[in-house]
Amino acid sequence: MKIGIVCYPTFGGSGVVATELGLELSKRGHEIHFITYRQPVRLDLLSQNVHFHEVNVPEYPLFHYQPYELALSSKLVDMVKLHGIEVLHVHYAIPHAYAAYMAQKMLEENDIYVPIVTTLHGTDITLVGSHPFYKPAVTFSINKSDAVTSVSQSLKEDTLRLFDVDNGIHVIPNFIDISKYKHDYTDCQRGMMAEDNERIITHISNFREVKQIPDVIKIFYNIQKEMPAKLMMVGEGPEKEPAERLCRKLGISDKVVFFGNSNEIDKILCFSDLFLLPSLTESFGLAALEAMASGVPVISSNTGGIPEVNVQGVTGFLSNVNDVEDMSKNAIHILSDDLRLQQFKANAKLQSNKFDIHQIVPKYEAIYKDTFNKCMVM
Ligand code: GMT
Repeated sequence: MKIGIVCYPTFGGSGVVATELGLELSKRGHEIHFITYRQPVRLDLLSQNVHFHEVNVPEYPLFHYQPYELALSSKLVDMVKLHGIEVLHVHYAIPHAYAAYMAQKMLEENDIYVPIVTTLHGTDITLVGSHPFYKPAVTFSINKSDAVTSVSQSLKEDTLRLFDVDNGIHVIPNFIDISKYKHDYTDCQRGMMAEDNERIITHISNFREVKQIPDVIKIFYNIQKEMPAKLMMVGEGPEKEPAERLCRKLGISDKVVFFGNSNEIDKILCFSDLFLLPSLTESFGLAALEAMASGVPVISSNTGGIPEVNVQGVTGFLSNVNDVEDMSKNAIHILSDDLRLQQFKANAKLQSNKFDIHQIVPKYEAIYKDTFNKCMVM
């Protein structure tokens, strides 16, 4: 099929999922058109089957806010006409589902019907979308989509609780390409980051308030009191600078490395012993799944969809949000015994196999086909 994918091109999980999905679909013979304001970060290679169309929003002094939705809808109309795109898959409801609906209506004027599949990712529902300023438009776009998917059962339940939804929601979990985590190198060059006797703890996120960055630092502070350890902080965002200040205040700056955004997540995870994700809310926790695929156990909060990924006492431990003491205790429990750590690592890797891309992508293909066929008979 010819599939248009709309997403945020940044380091966030929704953009990563959209990009990996598009690349896998292209390998399966589909023609993929990414339509967004910048080339997605994980999209390094364009090919015969993978195209990128940039949405330009010209600056005009009259506008206090530049009208991105308008530019996106217009671009979608043009690209559907030019390339014969048969289905539009929009990731993150705001404003993508809304812009796609406008494009669909404009195309109808030309007797073209392009079905819209909307994937809800998390904050578009739980944090941003349910705000009264956006709620009517988000509800409308969910209900007008030809098919709606959510990345976890928990997110589906949140959507039904927070919005007046009369559309069905299919749960399709996020995924990873397991083969990318099977590498030949046995030396992860951990020696560059830590001494042999030091445990390596890692956190990867967009450093927003929802990630509870101070809890990450406090958990690590408790760990390093019990054993030699280093903390790897990967990502960029508003909470990064306060986190650096907290490390200085706690006197642990020499044990914490701030990487910034990285395209070498697999290398960092390769030498990690434990992953921390104490988020306030998390629809799925793709970063935790990526850690598990690298054989890294997870200490997390028990919020949202995380329990669908991280298994209590098997792949790591889950605690109530902000229960730093419990998270620290669990982290120390895993890290303080070599054999136990190895067992948790093996369990984490095994659990990640359930989310292999080859099992999940056919579920999206089925939705595209089904939606396309239904729309064609209408
Ligand atoms: O909060 C983030 O990590 C970014 C955000 C996004 O939209 O990119 O992530 C959301 O979507 C990811 C992919 O589906 C999920 O794995 C994250 O759990 C979800 N974030 C939240 O719900 C806070």
